[in-house]
Amino acid sequence: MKRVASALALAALLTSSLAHADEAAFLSADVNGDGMLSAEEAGEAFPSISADSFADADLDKDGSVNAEEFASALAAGTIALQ
Ligand SMILES: [Ca+2]
Ligand SMILES: [Ca+2]
Repeated sequence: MKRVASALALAALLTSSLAHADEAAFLSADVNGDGMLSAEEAGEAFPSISADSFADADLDKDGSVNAEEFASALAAGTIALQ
């Protein structure tokens, strides 16, 4: 039950910051479903994202890219999905 609730909360958060296609890409890349992309998850899902661009996208430098950072990086062109 808790997992469903957090998935719904995450979906609501993502919908507010990401376009639908980008949201789908983010969700499918987030293999462990914690709402953030680790460098490993990003590298697996998006080979076009280098370690440098991942670090640039990680605005708060916590080592992972959340939905908000992902949306910002896409908008800024820091990362591209292909
Ligand atoms: Ca994750
Ligand atoms: Ca971050």
